Amino acid sequence: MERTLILLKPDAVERRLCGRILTRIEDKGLKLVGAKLLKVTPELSRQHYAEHVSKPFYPQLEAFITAGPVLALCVEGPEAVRVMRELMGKTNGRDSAPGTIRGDYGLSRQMNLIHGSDSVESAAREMAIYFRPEELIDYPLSLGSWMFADDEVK
Ligand code: D4T
Repeated sequence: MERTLILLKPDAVERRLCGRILTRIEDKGLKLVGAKLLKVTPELSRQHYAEHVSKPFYPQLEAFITAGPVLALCVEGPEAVRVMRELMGKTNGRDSAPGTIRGDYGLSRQMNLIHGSDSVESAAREMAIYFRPEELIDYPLSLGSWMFADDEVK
């Protein structure tokens, strides 16, 4: 079972798309184990986007991600990292397939609505940036046994 860090970015909050995006995540069968509305500070942005800080597009990326609140989520499920990346679609909304979140709701590379960790290692690093361990809730879903068979989860 995996957990991944999701951010519904300031454009998703401003455009009031959080409900629709959350519905897609829940409909897929992923379980919400953490949720928090917060404003990303420049320091937090540098931590989160450490691999991009020296890139030419970083100043604009920081201005965007700090411009309004984000909804940070932690979701759990089998192969949650890969499953979420596929639900999200490609980085640029113009290249994302219809049916994906970015493909259905956006046209931009920067204002691409949602972030999802790109590996299990990144997920662990990013979850620790946004959530304290006690803010991630372990609980059983009563219909959990109807979502996938026990032997499908590593
Ligand atoms: P995130 O990290 O936000 O989930 O996006 P991706 O994983 O899909 O894409 P990324 O790491 O390559 O880029 C991070 C973030 O920077 C924005 N960006 C990217 C940008 O504004 N200009 C650019 O030229 C690139 C490459 C979009 C997502």
